[in-house]
Amino acid sequence: MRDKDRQRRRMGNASSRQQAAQSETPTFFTQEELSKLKSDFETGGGENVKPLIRNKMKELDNAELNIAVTGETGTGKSTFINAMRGLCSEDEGAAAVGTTETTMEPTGYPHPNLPNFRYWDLPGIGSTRFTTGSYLKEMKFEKYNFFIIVSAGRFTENDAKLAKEIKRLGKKFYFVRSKIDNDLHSMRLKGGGGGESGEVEELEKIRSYCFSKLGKAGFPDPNMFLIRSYKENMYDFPRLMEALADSLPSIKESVFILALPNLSVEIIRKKGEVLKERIWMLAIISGGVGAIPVPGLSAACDMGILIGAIINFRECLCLDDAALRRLAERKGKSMEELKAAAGSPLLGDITQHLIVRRRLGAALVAVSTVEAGLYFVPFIGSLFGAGSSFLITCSILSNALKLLIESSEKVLAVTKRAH
Ligand SMILES: Nc1nc2c(ncn2[C@@H]2O[C@H](COP(=O)(O)OP(=O)(O)OP(=O)(O)O)[C@@H](O)[C@H]2O)c(=O)[nH]1
Ligand SMILES: [Mg+2]
Repeated sequence: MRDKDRQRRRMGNASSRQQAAQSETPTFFTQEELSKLKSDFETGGGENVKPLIRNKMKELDNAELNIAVTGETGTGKSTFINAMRGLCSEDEGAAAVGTTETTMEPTGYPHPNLPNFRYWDLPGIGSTRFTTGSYLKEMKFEKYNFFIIVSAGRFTENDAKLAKEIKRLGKKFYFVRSKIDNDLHSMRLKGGGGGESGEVEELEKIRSYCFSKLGKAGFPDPNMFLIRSYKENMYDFPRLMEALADSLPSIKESVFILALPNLSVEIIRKKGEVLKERIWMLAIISGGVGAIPVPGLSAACDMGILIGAIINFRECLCLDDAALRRLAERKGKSMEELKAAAGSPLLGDITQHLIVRRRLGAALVAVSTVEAGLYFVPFIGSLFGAGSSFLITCSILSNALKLLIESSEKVLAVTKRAH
């Protein structure tokens, strides 16, 4: 059983906010590791637990995720991968998209800010280059964490073969029915169903048709999503993201969540939860060696760690310049407009001066361990006194994260209106 499930089960009927938060949020540590942390703390203090924390951070940084996107040729696999990475097909590093057979070799596309996270664009299974048998052999399915099978019309015999092979390997797969806009367009041309209710009816028709086709092919309860890759916040696209995130073990889930485009407030909130859990780990590493007293703050903090963490949060929340530029292009806006909407001083140069001037650590004394993002490990907060480097770092990073999440939501609101 996964750690997360085990943890949920152990929670029983617990009802406090703290316990609810703990059970809902991906946790990088097993219960055993947390117990060890606690006893190491009690015997040797902060220095004693740094190695375990450093190893965990390394594990997080090195966590690899390989997602294969497969299906028949021309169904929109490459377009889907670009949408997942927040890119247009003209952007540098985007997968080539075309009306003729385009992808010839499996190609890994890393996430712009998370190089160990890759979408694999596989050639189409119905292409001239491969028979079904050679396709299954040459695509080396074992190396992928899970699969997305894309279909643009009816699910075919080949789609079913792919799914059966993936199932045989004990891996998860998701059916994606792409180009849903074409179906709705055809419906309108035929003079069918008026307005929004007509669309909803047509989508339900397609959905139940796909379910029945997949059921007959031996997949009675399929994970199936209707999408339009050029409008990634419509139809089932956001629901697909959530389903994919939920299927992963906690460390990989956290990497996946951070790699998602900011399509909904829910995704931004989940990113916030994942980043929050890094705060106390950074705060433990930040104290002691390397820390310097900062004028204006009452304790010694490691400014390098603080600044690095804020820059990392910004990238994970798609607020770095490169991500904002790509988003502006996709939505027909200017980067300045998006930055103005975000309205945060944390989008420019992050300096010690800014951190002190913005008084990001000022609310420290009032910050409870829960508010400082410490509900995963409440015992740790209680081991450090108010004004300690640990709690100041937690407070600065929690406040910075809160500001950046608000900015992300403001940018989302502006770009949603652009649709
Ligand atoms: N209308 C519409 N067109 C789409 C959508 N997704 C992809 N397309 C178009 O479908 C065509 C094929 O898209 P690709 O992404 O190249 O398809 P592919 O599956 O990677 O093709 P191969 O690599 O040749 O197997 C392109 O002209 C895309 O612009 C969509 O959601 N809606
Ligand atoms: Mg392709």
